Amino acid sequence: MKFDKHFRVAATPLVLSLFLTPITGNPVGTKSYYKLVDDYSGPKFFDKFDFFDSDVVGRHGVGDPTQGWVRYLPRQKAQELGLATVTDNVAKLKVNDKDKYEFSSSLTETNFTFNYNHPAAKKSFRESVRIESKKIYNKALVIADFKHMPNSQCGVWPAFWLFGDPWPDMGEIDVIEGFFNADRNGVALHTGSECIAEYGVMTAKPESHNCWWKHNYNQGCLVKDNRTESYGTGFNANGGGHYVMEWTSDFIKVWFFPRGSAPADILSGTPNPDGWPTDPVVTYNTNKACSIDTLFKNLKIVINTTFCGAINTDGTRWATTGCLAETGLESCREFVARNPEAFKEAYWEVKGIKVFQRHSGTESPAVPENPVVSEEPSVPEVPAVPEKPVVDDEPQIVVPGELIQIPEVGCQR
Ligand SMILES: *[C@@H]1O[C@H](CO)[C@@H](O)[C@H](O)[C@H]1NC(C)=O
Ligand SMILES: *[C@@H]1O[C@H](CO)[C@@H](O)[C@H](O)[C@H]1NC(C)=O
Ligand SMILES: *[C@H]1O[C@H](CO)[C@@H](O)[C@H](O)[C@H]1NC(C)=O
Repeated sequence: MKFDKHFRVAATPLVLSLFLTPITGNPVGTKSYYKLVDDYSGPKFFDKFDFFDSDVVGRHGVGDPTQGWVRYLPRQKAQELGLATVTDNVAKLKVNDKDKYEFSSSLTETNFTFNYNHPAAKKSFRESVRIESKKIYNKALVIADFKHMPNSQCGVWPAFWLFGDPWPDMGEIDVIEGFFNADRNGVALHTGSECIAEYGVMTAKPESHNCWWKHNYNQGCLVKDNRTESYGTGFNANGGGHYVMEWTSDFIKVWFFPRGSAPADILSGTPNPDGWPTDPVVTYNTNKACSIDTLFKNLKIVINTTFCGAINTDGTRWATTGCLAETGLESCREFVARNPEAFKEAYWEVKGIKVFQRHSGTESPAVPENPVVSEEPSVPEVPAVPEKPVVDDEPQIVVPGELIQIPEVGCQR
């Protein structure tokens, strides 16, 4: 099966009433607060994650479940190559930006779908890392502080997301995602069965409403942030920021606070989203036909950077995003294989990811186990957002899994 067409989502006109749904925080009359349960930060950052290893034909049966032109390295190899490091309490996840790989136009990702150890595959795929939290969660407030993420650039497809095994039955929440030269973030849900998103109070624009992976080639229910600081090059120029995902039985919400704008209680480690003055980027409310408790379970936290892949199987997006013109190359794979220096900025820098869960009772002076590293002054590393010509804002963005080929055997992520 191939997904070679260029799919476009007919954006359904927004129904105003979608925005009138009241949102509730704590269950009425119940006192509770968010207590820190896991802190992914500091020198031991990587100990709490599994490294997805493309050479191990494991539960996915493939080296990259999204068919990227990538080889995910196990921890030891990744560390030997300097692709997974911690410096001054900042964890860095890089891609190989030194080596040239072989490229043959007769080879595509699908040639290796079930044979990652093929000698040609060994020489062809750019190395990267994909980490998955060892712990799984059911309902949580996840606050991730990123200093840097892969730039908006041709060939790269990064994501910060959560999913449960088996996919898609346990659901998927994409918190940060974009591909190639995207300049805004896309947030999406993917569900194992029918689910029409009931959007609540939010600042982003919905691009699609059906979260069911079988609908529209797994596009998911997708919204797009309207700020260039939310993704890639613009995000990095502003020094990154905090991404927050709150998951309760009633809703899933995502906020993005560009560097310098996070609420004080995030910085002090005692977050109370109900008190934040800022509307979330998106609110997905639970409803009878789309029950959050039924559709999302046992999620782990994932960060990965892949190349080309399922978003671009036939090369259409390579052309429509301007990458063909920019690189002068017909093929995303060729560009990725042959140009290590292009990927110097394709890295994540994570200051920390904190996971909180609701505890009943009155808030205690929640002292986190590890002292909270205080917020840096908001001095961007890069002086300014580069003035790049505004690329046509494509109505469709890709979400993890969009256009994913799911063979009958049940390839999961
Ligand atoms: C790769 O797959 C394509 C399409 O299935 C096929 O035409 C081609 O011969 C394969 N290349 C190799 C080297 O196996
Ligand atoms: C983004 O959308 C929000 C909500 O509609 C609006 O208040 C804000 O001005 C928009 N920002 C940009 C940069 O367009
Ligand atoms: C990570 O990246 C892509 C893009 O976000 C996502 O769809 C996906 O499932 C992950 N892919 C792999 C294989 O790591």
